[in-house]
Amino acid sequence: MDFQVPENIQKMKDRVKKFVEEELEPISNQVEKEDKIPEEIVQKMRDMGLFGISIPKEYGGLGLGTLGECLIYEELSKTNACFRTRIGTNNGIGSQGILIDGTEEQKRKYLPKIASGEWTACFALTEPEAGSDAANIKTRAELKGDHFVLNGSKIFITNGDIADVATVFAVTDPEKKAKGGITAFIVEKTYPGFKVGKLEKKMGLRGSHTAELIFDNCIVPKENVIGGDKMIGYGFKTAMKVLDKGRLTMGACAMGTAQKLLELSVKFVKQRHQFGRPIANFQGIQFMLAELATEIYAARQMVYHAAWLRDKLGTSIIKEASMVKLFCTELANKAARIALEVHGGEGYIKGCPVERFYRDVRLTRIYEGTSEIQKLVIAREIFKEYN
Ligand code: COS
Repeated sequence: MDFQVPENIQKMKDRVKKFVEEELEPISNQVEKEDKIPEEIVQKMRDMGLFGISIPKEYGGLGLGTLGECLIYEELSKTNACFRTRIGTNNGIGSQGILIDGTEEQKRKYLPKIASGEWTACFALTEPEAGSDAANIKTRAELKGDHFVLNGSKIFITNGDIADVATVFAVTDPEKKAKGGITAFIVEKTYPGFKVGKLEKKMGLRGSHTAELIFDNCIVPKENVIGGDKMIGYGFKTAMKVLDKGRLTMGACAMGTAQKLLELSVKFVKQRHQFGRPIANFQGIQFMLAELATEIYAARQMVYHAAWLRDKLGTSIIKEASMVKLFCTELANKAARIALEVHGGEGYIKGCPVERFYRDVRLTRIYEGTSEIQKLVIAREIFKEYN
């Protein structure tokens, strides 16, 4: 076993740590208030190559692999979650369908624009009646000559309002559904019939927008089926493969946030005095933080190991990705609860990072598959494994 982080990844991680501390954290509350990331910060992210961390170099990315992406997300998640989310869809769910199952032509056409951040990409799967039951999508795609016509709508699409290109899942055979009847399409925002619907007002994650996408007789060229003709009907598998990676990297984000919450808590309890001494002197406080630090240590090993496995084995980390997401996102929520507990009244006041993290981490247990969905996937995998 080699626990050494490759030098190129470590360098980038250190650079991102500095960027977070010097440029992102100082504007965290401003972004929260304005619900918008300043354009100059987005440009700096582009200049650093943050929109294509694990996209291979041949397609314009940094080529740092899943491990690189996880380590960078770990740092980037120690500040307002919207910054990571801004680059998240390009690195993850918005590009991975093309990268994993796309044709060479599709990769060459779209990935460089996505990796450079020139274009924003998003992933459109969820619908009003298809959240956890993703196979129940109703958006329809019908072949008419040399193009498909898409009709339907998607909800809760991260970066949907600013996306230039979307990976859209639609039903091409209603009889077969997930088993040969769902197809993945690359849809550009300029295609006729593509519209952005309403923007959601959320509990947290301000600075990152969540939109409805509407397809009203939307014309999509036949060559934009991800993977080409042979992949018509196999889009559900593409979606699942994309989500496997998404779940792993989401775990990395949650783990980074948990670490930040631990650090904030330790600093706070050392300087906060009650009953004539720092509250850090009380065992009740010490035990909570010691337990949290131990679980973060375990979480970090899981993330790094699963990332290493994916880089080495390709995409077959279904079970591990769900385990990482389940463990790390539950842990981040526990960390937020403990941080709020030790900060007392101060942690409940707007402007305190703990208050923001408390709301933002709740989403990590929902998107890219709820904790219950992760348990279902893990159970299915272990039942297959141990006959
Ligand atoms: N990789 C590759 N193929 C996969 C796969 C994976 N990780 N998971 C499932 N598949 C394949 C199955 O093997 C099956 O193919 P075959 O018919 O050839 O056997 C097909 O996809 C259908 O799978 P399954 O029968 O398991 O589908 P279900 O309807 O039972 O759904 C769950 C599976 C619940 C796991 C899926 O709907 C899911 O992940 N839901 C949550 C969606 C989600 O995370 N949404 C977040 C919003 S998007 S950010």
